[in-house]
Amino acid sequence: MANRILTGIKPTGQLTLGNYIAVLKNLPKLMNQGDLFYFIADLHALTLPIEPNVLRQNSIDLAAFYLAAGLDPKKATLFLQSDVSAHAELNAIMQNYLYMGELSRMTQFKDKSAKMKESAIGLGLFAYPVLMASDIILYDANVVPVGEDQIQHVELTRDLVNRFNNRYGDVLVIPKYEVRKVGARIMSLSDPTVKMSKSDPKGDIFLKDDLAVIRKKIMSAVTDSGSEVKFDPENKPGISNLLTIYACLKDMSIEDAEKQFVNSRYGDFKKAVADAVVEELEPFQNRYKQIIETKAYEQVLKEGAEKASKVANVTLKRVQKAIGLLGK
Ligand code: ATP
Ligand code: LTN
Repeated sequence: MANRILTGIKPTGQLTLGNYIAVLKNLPKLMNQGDLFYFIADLHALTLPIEPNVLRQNSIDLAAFYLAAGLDPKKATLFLQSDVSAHAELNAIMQNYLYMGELSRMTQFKDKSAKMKESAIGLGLFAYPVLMASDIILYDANVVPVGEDQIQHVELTRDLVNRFNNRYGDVLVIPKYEVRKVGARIMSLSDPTVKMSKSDPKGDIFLKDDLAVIRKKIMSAVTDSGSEVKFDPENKPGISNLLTIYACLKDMSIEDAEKQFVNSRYGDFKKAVADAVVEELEPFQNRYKQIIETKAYEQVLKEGAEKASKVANVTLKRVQKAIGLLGK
């Protein structure tokens, strides 16, 4: 069977270089390795408070970013999660097969809820992995490309699928996460011990940043004591993060990136990293602007929703039948 590749990004804020490296950079390569379903996880974006206008604008931006990254709508399906009602329907079923104990052990839930008053934590934040598992299951996805922080959710989806199949027979496809060997976790430029994250922007490079601002951010990134450009995440987290960014964008190994800078000073090295980021993002930003101007995403999302619904509804029916729901 050809690979079914599925992933989503939440339209919660401005996309960062971490999102780009995790999902967008590899998109053209993956498009030739299977059947791609890429979506905008707008229902997931509601798990923390968000203004309607911001959600709308972020969703449009994200659609344009996927297209600017090279998503070809003739070969891949791009859609909004909320346009395919099967997500909510399967969610209502699958919430009965994941348990409170396992949901409360999810790192993302613990991290995000730790910053909130208990009375303000929505059920959707707690039940986040149920909807995410439903997203994956609906498309019979066997490959799920994500950054490191999402591995736990894909693992939980595997547990759910195994649990379900043990009970009802071989109904669901078992998914596998795929993370980059290099760049699974891009760190903040101002504090390289924390993840670059769009909802907690601290030392982030945003994909829409002005190129001069990007240069400035990289030139003022936190570095470490010493003067050698060496990959050593424990003792040199700042330099290691910049080396990782460089290696990802240049499609090379960390070792090869290191070799290029054996005799370089921090300043020259940072300039080379800034050049690499600008070289990558300049054409990307130009494509993005053009897509926003022509609103090319509108038709793509419309057709994507139809294509995605067809596939998702088949799986939904299969599940309904397996568990004993009557129906058409
Ligand atoms: P939020 O801050 O709202 O939780 P996020 O920036 O973590 O958002 P998501 O929408 O949750 O972004 O993630 C989209 C994809 O990008 C996921 O596969 C996630 O693992 C990946 N990702 C996010 N941040 C990074 C990062 N710093 N390094 C590598 N991958 C990342
Ligand atoms: N939880 C993911 C976004 C997401 C996703 C998915 C990723 C929602 N559904 C299904 C892969 C597959 C995140 O926070 N990045």
